[in-house]
Amino acid sequence: MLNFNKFKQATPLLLTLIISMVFVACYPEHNQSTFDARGPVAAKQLNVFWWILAGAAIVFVLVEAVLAYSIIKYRRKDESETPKQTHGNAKLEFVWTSLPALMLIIIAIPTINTLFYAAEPPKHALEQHTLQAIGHQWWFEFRYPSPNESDKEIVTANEVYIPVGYPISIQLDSVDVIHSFWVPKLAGKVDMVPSEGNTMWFEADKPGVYYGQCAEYCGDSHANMRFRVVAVPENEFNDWLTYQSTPANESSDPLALSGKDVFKTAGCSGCHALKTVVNKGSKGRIGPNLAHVASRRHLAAGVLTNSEDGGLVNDSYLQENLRNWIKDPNSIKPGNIMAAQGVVYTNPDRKLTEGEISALVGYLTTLK
Ligand code: HEC
Ligand SMILES: [Cu+2]
Repeated sequence: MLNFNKFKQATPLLLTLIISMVFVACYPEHNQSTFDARGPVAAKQLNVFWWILAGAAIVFVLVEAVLAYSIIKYRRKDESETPKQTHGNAKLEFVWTSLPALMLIIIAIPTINTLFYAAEPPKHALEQHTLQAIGHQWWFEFRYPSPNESDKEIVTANEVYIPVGYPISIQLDSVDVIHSFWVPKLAGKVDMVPSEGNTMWFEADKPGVYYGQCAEYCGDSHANMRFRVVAVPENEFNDWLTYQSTPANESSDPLALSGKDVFKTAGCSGCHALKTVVNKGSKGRIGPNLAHVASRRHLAAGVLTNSEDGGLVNDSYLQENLRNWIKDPNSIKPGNIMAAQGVVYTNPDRKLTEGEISALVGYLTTLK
């Protein structure tokens, strides 16, 4: 049986926990707060939230007021008294059926309006900026149409740039299970369903790094499936796209050269492509494209940070993260496919030596 006294003792603790949770969740500066809309889609969706909250607040106050009034007014004033019994009241029933119905109709107007607004990318977005986002367990692949060749695409992973002030049309897909694409400050979540082809769009009002997250449970490392959207002025975006389409750097540094060999012999190249320009619609590899991995602010889908305060990459952080990742990917992202299927992790005889790991780190660091 529930021990009421124990429950009462725990009340202050429970209240403190609940209140602090509410404050943490609603703190607008938080990287993944929906209360800090930084683009038109998120702003419109936030607006719907406020409308519904206001409606719910009015209902709450009205219902509680009537309830309190009835409790006091119609209470049993005397032990011997039986309060007046009432059965049915057509007028009252009509009011409490039609009033909520009316409120739902009012709330439906901004809701449906916003649904269509968020689902349909503006026409010029479709013509100018179309991004493909493909969910993989547990990372995000991104593709932009090549600006130079209409039948080619530029591939990258986990960090994607967009031009500030332009609507970006996004085509969502998945190669395995259902994921969900969510950048709280830019737009609400939309599912990435294998072969379903959902679309959405967003636009960033200001430059900045926006945090994204998979929002549909997709297996062991779902919570570690993140990405970043970097919004920059248009000219910087174009530079980035051109840069991403260039082949991986060929360093002549001896450590990098030996790392390049290990990359092949250890089976890394079986899962990771270094080619940045591919045929439209071609199938990606099992792992993220690594051609410019050293230019990304994070490693392993937003889990390890290679920079200070979200700035550009700091090589010593990057090297440390690469080393930890290559040494034991499973300790960083439980269950990830690299550790589960890579031969150097599954076969103890093929385990990477310290020398091989250093060579790989040296090589990957040159892939700016
Ligand atoms: C069986 C396929 C497979 C093999 C083999 C493999 N990887 Fe991976 N690798 C992956 C997958 C999948 C991920 C994404 C993991 C995640 O974030 O869940 C990944 C992630 C990475 C990342 C992080 C990339 C990013 O965008 O943050 C690096 C770096 C990397 N692998 C290097 C290597 C190296 C070096 C080797 C060879 C020792 C290797 N991988 C072998 C599948 C593989
Ligand atoms: Cu997920």
